[in-house]
Amino acid sequence: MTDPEHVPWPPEVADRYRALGHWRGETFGAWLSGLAAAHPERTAVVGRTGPVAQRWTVAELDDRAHRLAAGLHDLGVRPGDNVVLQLPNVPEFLPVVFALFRLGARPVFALPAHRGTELRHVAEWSAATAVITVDAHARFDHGALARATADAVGSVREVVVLDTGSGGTTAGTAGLAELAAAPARELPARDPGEVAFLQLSGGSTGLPKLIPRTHDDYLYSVRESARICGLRPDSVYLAALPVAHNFPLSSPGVLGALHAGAASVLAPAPDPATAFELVEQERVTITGLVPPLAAAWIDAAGRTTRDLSSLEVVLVGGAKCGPELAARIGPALGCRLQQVFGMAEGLVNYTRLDDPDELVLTTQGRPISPDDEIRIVDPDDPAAPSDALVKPGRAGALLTRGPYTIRGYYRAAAHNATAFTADGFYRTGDLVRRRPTGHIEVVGRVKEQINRGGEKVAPAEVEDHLMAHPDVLDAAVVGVPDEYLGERTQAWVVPRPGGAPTGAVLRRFVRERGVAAFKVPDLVEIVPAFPVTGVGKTSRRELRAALQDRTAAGTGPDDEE
Ligand code: OOB
Repeated sequence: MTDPEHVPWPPEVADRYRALGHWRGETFGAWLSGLAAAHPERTAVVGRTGPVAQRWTVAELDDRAHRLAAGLHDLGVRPGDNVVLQLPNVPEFLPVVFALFRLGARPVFALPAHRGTELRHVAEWSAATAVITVDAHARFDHGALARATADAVGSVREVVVLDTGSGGTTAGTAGLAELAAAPARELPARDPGEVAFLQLSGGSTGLPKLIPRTHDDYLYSVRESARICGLRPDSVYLAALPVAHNFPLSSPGVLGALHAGAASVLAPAPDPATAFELVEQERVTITGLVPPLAAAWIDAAGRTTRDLSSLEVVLVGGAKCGPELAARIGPALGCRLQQVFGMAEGLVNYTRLDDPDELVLTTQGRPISPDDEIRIVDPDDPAAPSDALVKPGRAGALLTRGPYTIRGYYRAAAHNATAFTADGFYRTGDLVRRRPTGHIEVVGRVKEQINRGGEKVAPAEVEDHLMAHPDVLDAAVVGVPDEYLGERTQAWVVPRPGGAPTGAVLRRFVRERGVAAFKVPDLVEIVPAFPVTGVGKTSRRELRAALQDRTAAGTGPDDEE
């Protein structure tokens, strides 16, 4: 099924990726059936649905996915439909996504942290026909959020809720368990070149963009990730981070584990107490963490009575893991560190397990594929880039193109014109340097995005929320260095004449507008006016840069509230 909103690879490039064996013409549905036929009795997924412990084999997962596909079809979900999925780390995540893959309906992967603003946006943007969620998780009523999203977005016809007994809203929704009781039946095979799902971008210009990934391209990255991370049938992968994110999903993640015939354990939360118990119980061999979480695990490992000796590999990525932190991970957790620098748009880099320590500690790895094309260009004017290559070894803006990197965001023609070069390279917005070995070191960024410990914040989005407050005349949001998170967010706010907003009031205001908690500014500083440039006009970019300098120079406040 071709989709007019999807920018495909040029036909001759697609042919090349097929000829090279990167794209194998396999769909996720057929892939899972193949795994179930090859080793039906292996454990695929371990986790909890509310208080109920679950342990499903590959055959059981395959069967649940088949039945759920039939149940969702009976509910009216059709090929080509987009379905917003907001599930925490529950075992049902896997059968739900495979059911949608089989139907040719596309999960839109919201994170559990997302709230009304984000859910409405992605549901509207994707013209979603359904929302699938959990009743409640971490004391938040996701069922009510999904219902509110359906009420606000005309295209959403159905809300499906996984009842975990956690007390959230299930009234007016369809039950996931009931749908999974449908008898399995054959559905028409899907085209491996079509969009299988939509990931969300971290965003830099505003609300998240939708990232269309095909069966062919994603399965290639999954197979190679499993190999590069050394997954074996007896490996046990712990999904500590939210599993809908690209990192725990496929780097190598639960899909890489499935590919290798290994089990995945879904942690309901990533904190050391929860995770260490699971490591001990399930003899976890491999997991993936963002840097602040790695630091928290290191601290806790010094005090724990849990047996962590099964851990072999810990991947760290999502944000820069500096050499000091990197050097502590292996000794503290008794494992090999593997750095990963990836993006939902495609390109993923890993340090290799047999790389010398120096590269593992000081670089973010090299690309998965020999056919990942890397260009490092002059980071001159981001608004009018020359894309001139920098000298080898010099830092520059990273552009990339390859067999699993998208050629365009979904339904975003205007944005695509600047986010991609004319010849199809994605402008990652990352500032990098490359070693002669091909390893990449991330040294900064050119995009207007704050990386708050791996969680991505678009300054413009937060500024818009602040400016909705009646006492706010203007607002600018910047990232400031933070020892633990790498970066935290600071908002500078100019009040309206007569208005006297406080930081606490504005932070609550942003939260109550229904946004992910990680987007609420960590610090709010009220100032009478913003600096202006010589001509008296200030671009957002210049203003943010000036405020960032001011904070760095220590002329800004150290603390607030
Ligand atoms: C991962 O994916 P996203 O889409 O949430 O964020 C991508 C961005 C990159 O462009 C880069 O700015 C930053 O996150 N990033 C890193 C990094 N890994 C990601 N910056 C510095 N060092 C790293 N190691 O974050 C993601 C996707 C797949 C695997 C791992 C991470």
